[in-house]
Amino acid sequence: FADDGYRLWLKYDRLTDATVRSGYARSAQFIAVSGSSPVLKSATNELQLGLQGLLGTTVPTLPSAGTRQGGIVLTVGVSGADANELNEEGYRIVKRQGNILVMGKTDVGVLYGTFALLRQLQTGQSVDAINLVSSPKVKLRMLNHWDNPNGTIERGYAGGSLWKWSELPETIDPRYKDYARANASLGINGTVVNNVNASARMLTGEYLQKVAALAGVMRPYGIKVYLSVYFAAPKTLGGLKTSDPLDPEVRKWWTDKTAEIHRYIPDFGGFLVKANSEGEPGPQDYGRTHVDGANMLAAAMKPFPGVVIWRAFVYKADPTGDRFKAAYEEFTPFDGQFDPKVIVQVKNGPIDFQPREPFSPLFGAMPKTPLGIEFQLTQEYLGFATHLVYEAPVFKECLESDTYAAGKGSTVARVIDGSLHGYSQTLMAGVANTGSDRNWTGNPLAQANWYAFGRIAWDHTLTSAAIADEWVNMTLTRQPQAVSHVRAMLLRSRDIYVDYNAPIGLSRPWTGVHFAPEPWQNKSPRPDWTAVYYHRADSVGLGFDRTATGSNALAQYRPEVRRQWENVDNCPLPYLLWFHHVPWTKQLSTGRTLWDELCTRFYTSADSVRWLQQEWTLAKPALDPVLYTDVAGRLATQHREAIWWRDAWVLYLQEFAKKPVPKPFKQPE
Ligand code: GCW
Repeated sequence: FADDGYRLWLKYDRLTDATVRSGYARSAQFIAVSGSSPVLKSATNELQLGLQGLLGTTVPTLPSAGTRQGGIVLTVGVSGADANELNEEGYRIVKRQGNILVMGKTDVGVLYGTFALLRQLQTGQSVDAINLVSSPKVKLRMLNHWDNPNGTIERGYAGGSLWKWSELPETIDPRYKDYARANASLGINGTVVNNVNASARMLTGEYLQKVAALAGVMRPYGIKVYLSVYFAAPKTLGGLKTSDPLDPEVRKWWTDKTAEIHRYIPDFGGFLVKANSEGEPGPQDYGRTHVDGANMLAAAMKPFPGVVIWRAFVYKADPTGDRFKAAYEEFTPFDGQFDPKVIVQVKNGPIDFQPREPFSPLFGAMPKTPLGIEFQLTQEYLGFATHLVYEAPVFKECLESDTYAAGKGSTVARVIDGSLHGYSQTLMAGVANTGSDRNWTGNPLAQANWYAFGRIAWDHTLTSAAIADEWVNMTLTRQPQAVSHVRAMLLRSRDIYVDYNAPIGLSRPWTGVHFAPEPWQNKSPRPDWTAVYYHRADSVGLGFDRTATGSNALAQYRPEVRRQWENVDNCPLPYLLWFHHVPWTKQLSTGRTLWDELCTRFYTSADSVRWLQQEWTLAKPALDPVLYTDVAGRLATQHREAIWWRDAWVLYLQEFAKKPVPKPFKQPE
């Protein structure tokens, strides 16, 4: 059978170098594991599976190492210096008394350590003097699935939902376990199984049984299951007259429902809520606030360890307003009023998941409210499963942004990991890009985005390049030249995409399904769902003035941040049109006028897709032929579509700029 990408980065193909293999084999003669919890069993099974594949030998398991040496010992419980270095989910791997010890305070720490050890072997690192210590920096590391009960996925580009609701709970697709393994290998410890545009149906007994069956598969991998909830469920499901969060009957309904959920799923993770956003019901329907809504659910959750994750993705259909400012305006007044069980989940960008946005001004602006971050792995605005966009740089760019909330060095990462404001609840969420396609993500290279998200949620200090290297080595090839070609492709892919799609801080040139260029789009049921609302092209210039002469959204940032962006003469180009309406003839720092700079970006980036194709061809000899061909096809499509994007933008903007396309580029026809 062709290697179709199903095994992700957990391929465990036989290591080709016999010396390396025998070296590893000497250190992996047995697996000693004391204890038999389901999580430890997952760790042992994975290690056996991995070693069987990598080394080609069946490694026996023993209840204890005794006096034996040359094996791998999985140990729950650490003491002394080892203990100080680890948090509850951390691990330490060390060579001690002739064995490789994988230690954790908890069995899940050992599971993560086991995957880390396998990663060392998969990427060809020496284990002779292995000494690794790692603890996750963020507590809740989760995927958000926008999967609907009817099997479709909102903004999903890799087939239908993984969850076969009609077969559950009796039939358990073996794939659920592989999903859990893949997530656990990255340290992901939560999954929200249904869409934030939630169906109340998920809360019926019928569906809770199905969700409980999924939870049963996830549990041995340290993964908790969460549900998105429909705020009006007391009315639609419970038959009440209202869903007002201050109504005693409504409160009782949620209390009873939450208790019922726990009868099915005792370790239920919690609720995720999209309320009063894009037409979803919420507390404001009853004159109540986000705090009233979130705290009501938190009260229902009180007897249980679960959390309430309340999304801050809100904006109003206001043609004269600035959507950029909405979440900050609606949420900052509530800082300090949320129940301690509540985490407010904020998208990385103030508008949405655009190809490049400045960080949301909410980060750093709510010191008394745990803020989680939401990234989007599924490429809603990044060319679906066709265009290559490696997203680690998207996540890193946001996390490394300095909010200056408590002076220099107050990065978004430090807001999210709790170290800046002392949040005890911390959360990083990624909107999943998985689906029923055999290779999980449609474009096999998009697996790297799932991988990168999980690794960064665990440790946001890892670099995009290091993560790319790991993923390529584990998933595609270990041939050094091929690795460097693919790494180069991944690392440049996002900038290439941005430059033909939304260069220099342009945003949202699409409507509808968010794929085709429609910068001319000015008709929609909502003024803020047109393209012209965002880019503001006119005869003078282009871009959204968010300085004091415009919407003044910049005032939502600290002065240090504001100063970086508020002056049109030195605002960094990636953010220029986010904050300024710039004349077509304005000279930029590159020496070109705005118009010429835009054209240069559109043309060179469309050309750069050719470069991506060439790099891929250079890696070909070291790649699986089926996977090679699949990606080559997608890159060819990307090239055609990059030209389509370029031409659409250039022809549209030219109507305003009234300038020729500069040499040496050719005018589109
Ligand atoms: O970007 C928008 C998407 C919607 C999505 C919404 C959200 C789930 O187009 O499909 O709804 O964001 O994040 O709530």
